[in-house]
Amino acid sequence: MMDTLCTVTRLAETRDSDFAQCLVEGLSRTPREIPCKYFYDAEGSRLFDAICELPEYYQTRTETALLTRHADEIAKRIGPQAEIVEFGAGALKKVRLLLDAAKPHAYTPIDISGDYLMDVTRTLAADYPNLALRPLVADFTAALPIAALPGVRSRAGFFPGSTIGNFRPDAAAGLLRRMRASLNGGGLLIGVDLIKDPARLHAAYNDAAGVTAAFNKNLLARANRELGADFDLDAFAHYAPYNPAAQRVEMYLISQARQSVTVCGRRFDFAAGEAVHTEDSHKYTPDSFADLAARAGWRLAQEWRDADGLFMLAWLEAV
Ligand code: AVI
Repeated sequence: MMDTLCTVTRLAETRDSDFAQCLVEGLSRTPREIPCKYFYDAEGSRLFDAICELPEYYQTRTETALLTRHADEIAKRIGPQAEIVEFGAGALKKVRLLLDAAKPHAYTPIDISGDYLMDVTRTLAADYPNLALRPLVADFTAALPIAALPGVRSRAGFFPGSTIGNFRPDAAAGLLRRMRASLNGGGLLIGVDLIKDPARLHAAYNDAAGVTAAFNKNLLARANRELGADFDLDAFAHYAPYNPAAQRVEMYLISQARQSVTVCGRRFDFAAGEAVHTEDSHKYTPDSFADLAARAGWRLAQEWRDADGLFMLAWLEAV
């Protein structure tokens, strides 16, 4: 089935050396930082899946409920004979709701983890035998030339999970601009986490079971596993406050003592209380998100929110 319906394109794949270089560079900076894209090795992806099941992490179940409840309206926006292009596709779970409702001609999942993408695409192909599948192994943040496919009338981008929040506003606008170019005049369905009671946000990133703390510390565990670093995981604490002025949750690892760590043969000295910045998760109002989208040449044409106003699914159209 994969042979006839599926063409694989490989534009980029993750290399171990990227993590080593970014880690050494990030730890050498003041303040220190590690890019959040390195959370997602196999263990980090497992921990993130566990986060999505947590009672405190409302984002995943709220977005899934919105996709389920409004599938028919969303399908109308997508239109007939469409190609759905998913940016950072992961496990290909949520898209099934769109495939069932919109019955597109083609689906192009984009992900940087080539082996994983091929595994999950194979499973999807078995369940959707009439769908033209075009997995694209690439960094979805890059400018992506996606070749036109015969039989496709329009493109619909899909970027769920509020991943847009993990980009600073200027970078987010740049990313939305590149997506607009890749989609070639089509629409974009995007999940956006909304500004809300800071206590609710705080709980979502500081869960009682400590899964988010383990997810954060996995960056250090990954450095130990892959690069032979000697981080003592107990000597760093997870810290994730909501910064209301910047409208984002900020995630850090805080050194609990004065200590030295060796990474790739380089020694890094940490003062007690020193922070390593690991993630930002920006939150929006419908208006502030519409402003961001407008900077990238998009118009917020329709949006769906849950009754508590926690999360928004937005349909953007190219202007
Ligand atoms: C993937 N991203 C949208 C998640 C978020 O909420 O910013 C990552 C995450 N970090 C901690 N918990 C979840």
